[in-house]
Amino acid sequence: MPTGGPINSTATTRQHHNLPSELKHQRLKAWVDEIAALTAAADIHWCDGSQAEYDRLCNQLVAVGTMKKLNPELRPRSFLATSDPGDVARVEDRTYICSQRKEDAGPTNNWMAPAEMRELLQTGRPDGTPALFRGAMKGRTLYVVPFSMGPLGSHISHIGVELTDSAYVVVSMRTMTRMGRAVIDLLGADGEFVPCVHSVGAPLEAGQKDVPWPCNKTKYIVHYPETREIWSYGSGYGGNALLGKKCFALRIASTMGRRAADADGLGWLAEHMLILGVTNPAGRKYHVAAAFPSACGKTNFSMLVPPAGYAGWKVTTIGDDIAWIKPGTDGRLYAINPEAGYFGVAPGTNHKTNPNCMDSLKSDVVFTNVALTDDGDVWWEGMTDTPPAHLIDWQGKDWTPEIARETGVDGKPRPAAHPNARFTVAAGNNPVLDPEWDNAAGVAIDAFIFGGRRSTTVPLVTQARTWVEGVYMAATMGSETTAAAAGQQGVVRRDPFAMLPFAGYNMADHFQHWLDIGNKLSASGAKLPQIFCVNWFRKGADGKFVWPGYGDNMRALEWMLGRVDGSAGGEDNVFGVSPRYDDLRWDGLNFTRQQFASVTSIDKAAWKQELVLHAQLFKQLEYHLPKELPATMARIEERLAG
Ligand code: SAT
Ligand code: MN
Repeated sequence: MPTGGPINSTATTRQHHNLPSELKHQRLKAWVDEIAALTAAADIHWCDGSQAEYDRLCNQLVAVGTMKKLNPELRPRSFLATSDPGDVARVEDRTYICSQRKEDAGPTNNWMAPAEMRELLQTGRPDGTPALFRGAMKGRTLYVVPFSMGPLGSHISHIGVELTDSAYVVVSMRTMTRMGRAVIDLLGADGEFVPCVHSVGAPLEAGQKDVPWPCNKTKYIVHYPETREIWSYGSGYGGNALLGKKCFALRIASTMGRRAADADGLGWLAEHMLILGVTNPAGRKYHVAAAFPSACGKTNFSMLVPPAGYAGWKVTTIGDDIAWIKPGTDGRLYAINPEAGYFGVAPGTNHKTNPNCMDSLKSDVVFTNVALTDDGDVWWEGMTDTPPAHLIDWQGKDWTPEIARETGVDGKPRPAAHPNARFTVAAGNNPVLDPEWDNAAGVAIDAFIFGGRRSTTVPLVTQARTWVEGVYMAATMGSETTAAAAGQQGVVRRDPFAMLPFAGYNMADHFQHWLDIGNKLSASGAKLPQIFCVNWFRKGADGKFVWPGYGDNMRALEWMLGRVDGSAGGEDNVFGVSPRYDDLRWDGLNFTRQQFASVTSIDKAAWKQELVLHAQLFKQLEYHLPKELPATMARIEERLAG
């Protein structure tokens, strides 16, 4: 981990607090000292992950105004954090993959040469511009956050250590990962870890008063895939700052999984997927991993409550956002959830859309950027049909339905909660947590689902006829953008594998990696998972969603499991196999054949247009694009013409 350049160490005056007395890992200690010196942190706190430490940091965050304690009668041991209005979502245009070669980051990632980025962040420019991290933690505590992604000691898990100057990040990491002293013990004297350096980029001069949500207008979210390092500057929010999540568990892990193929011929996969268990009335349990872009309902799907008419069916959550998937010795693909909590979108969540999530949020939650009620609880758009008469909105301003109307934009009332407002809660709070969620061996996957948010064109559910056809579906997936990322919302963009902002290497190489795994496993005689593509979001002429979604997605899920077993019927379309009306079960739902047709129809003209967009993507990813993909496209074109 070169940081380069001379470092003026003030280590003599800098205290290590709570340093593990049994710390054997000299490399870790030296690195912590090096970063503390670079950033001029005031002192160092080694996190042990205890409840007492969590409570102390939460109290401290309340004292400085980052968080408010919610009414303990209504929401025990819970807090509301409100961020700077300029720091509310992932910043994709500030996110970099700094591989040695530009082609290894690929055209869908921002790239800068590692040496140039290190000058910018760590060593300073030849023209004298100082490095962003130099002195960045002045006046602040540097927290050492050791964490395991995945069950401690699992052969699928990996360890990281995040150095951060944000106490909010520390308490969030304790919920989102297995964090604390046990990880230091596991590292021993020389264990491998991914070094993650994070600063909000808001040094404090002596006597300077802190702000509730320190951050910096300049932001850099940086990954060095070859040396497996993460450096994040300027933001304290979500995936920008909780570095175990998107930065490690997706961007760095995806490169690790692919590199591993050089060693064992197969490698593994780090995917933006929920993992769920589904048990049918006969007691047969299936495991499904499903990829959707951010804020497209992964948490809801992973906690689905089967609708009326599905007595005896049960859905249980293994993970809601990320899956690490490895081939087992039996040739099946085993998945773990590397996380230990949920950082989910609050708006739209309610007792109808996701009752299990609402139950998960009863206590021990940190909410961020939702609204505060007069009795000290939280509210967000969609939580109840009628909003409370008065709220304090996420920016600390008075909010009433009337004020909202008066201050709204484009005829839409001003929301009380930010559209990307989040909850952070431990998996253990989830009433439908799968008993296998913590199983170090993972669960064997029966089906992969890929889904985007598309108001037109893409039908409700389609099964790929082959692995290649499935990889094609995943690779060409499109989705309308959401508030999870800064930028324009509601525009269709290609989001291959729902990994567009999360692939740590060339997307075309990611396609190849999937094809290679499929080829090698099937050559060994293994039965591969079935691959499906879904779209819950088709809209009618009235602009409203036609498919009821949420619990009723069970109907599509049952059909998919039926296809896994070979028991469900369907018919071929231009790009796969889809159910006919009578192939789905409609007990307990009034959904007409006309409505069904409007969510499943394949409009040839729209598909011709869609294929133009696929071709554009393939052109963009031309370097290393597997030839199977344009070949699959050509077959779809033929069928469309026929
Ligand atoms: O902010 S996060 O990246 O963690 C959430 C998301 O975009 O899925
Ligand atoms: Mn996500």
